Amino acid sequence: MSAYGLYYRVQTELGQIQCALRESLRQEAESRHSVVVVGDNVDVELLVDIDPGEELKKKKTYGAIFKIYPRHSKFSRPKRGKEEIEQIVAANIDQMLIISAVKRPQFKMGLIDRFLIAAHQGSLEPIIVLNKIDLEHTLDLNRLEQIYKSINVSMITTSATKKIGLDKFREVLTNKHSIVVGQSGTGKSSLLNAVEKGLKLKVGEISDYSQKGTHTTAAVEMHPLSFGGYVVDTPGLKYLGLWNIEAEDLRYLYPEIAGYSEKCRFRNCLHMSEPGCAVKEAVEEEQIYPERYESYLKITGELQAEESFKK
Ligand SMILES: Nc1nc2c(ncn2[C@@H]2O[C@H](COP(=O)(O)OP(=O)(O)OP(=O)(O)O)[C@@H](O)[C@H]2O)c(=O)[nH]1
Ligand SMILES: [Mg+2]
Ligand SMILES: [Zn+2]
Repeated sequence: MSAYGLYYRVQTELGQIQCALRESLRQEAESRHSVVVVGDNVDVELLVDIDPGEELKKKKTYGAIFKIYPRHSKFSRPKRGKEEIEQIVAANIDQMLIISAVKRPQFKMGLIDRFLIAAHQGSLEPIIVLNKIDLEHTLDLNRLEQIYKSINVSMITTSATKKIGLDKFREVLTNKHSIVVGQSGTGKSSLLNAVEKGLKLKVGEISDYSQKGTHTTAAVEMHPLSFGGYVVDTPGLKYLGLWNIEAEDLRYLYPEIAGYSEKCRFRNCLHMSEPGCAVKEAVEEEQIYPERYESYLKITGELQAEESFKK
């Protein structure tokens, strides 16, 4: 459910207990990142007897994790400041709820598209949640919905404070393992509190000056839901690095772009400034949404810049 240093909170039949790692795993975890992560299915050896009905103490170590089961999905990113290391934020998650605000903080399509790429790479189903629709804004929600519908990504609209769209949000979470991601201050924790009364997650302020969130959620933590399922709340991100993706891979990760690339004059066309590019033609004819093409160009450019910096 959560990890603090080399201690882990594990959901067991007896309740949630704090566990350490058995020696061999501990050595591995000391030398390698993401050996045990939130969402992992593990076997635990009980180190102390627990009496039925006993009040479990949070800081007491009751067990040792000795086995980790294979992961069927994961949300990965390059570790901050150590980009060559894969940081697995959470594993065995069914769906990624990408929470954006219509404003406060500013809506960023490029960030949504980066999350879509990470979801695809990690075998998670993405769902876009546009929160704070109670605020006056200039986004064209219908158009956004169409854009994402065209690549089979569904979008829901909510307001955590005005209680709009919460039944749908709860329905999406029910009986699934979900992770909520997005910029700081988009309302991830607020939305979870609004559908699950017992959670009482800490909620932050939006800075009047920068219109940004104040990084309130500090750790990745999984929570059981009373209506079935589990949800992982995460700290907001300004930026999402893409793990194991090169600039040249991106053209396969935008499905609408991949669909046209066979018709380009050059087989290795990057759809940037090459002549005879079928993708650019499709954009001009609005067969591909220009917003998505622009985000493709922007992220490709960013990845190219990162790659040349590394060389
Ligand atoms: N107007 C409006 N404000 C909202 C809504 N949802 C959340 N907020 C406000 O946005 C601010 C940030 O909410 P949080 O739930 O802490 O945001 P978060 O995404 O969890 O932020 P981090 O934990 O920092 O990543 C709080 O002041 C909330 O009251 C909404 O639907 N409408
Ligand atoms: Mg939060
Ligand atoms: Zn092309």
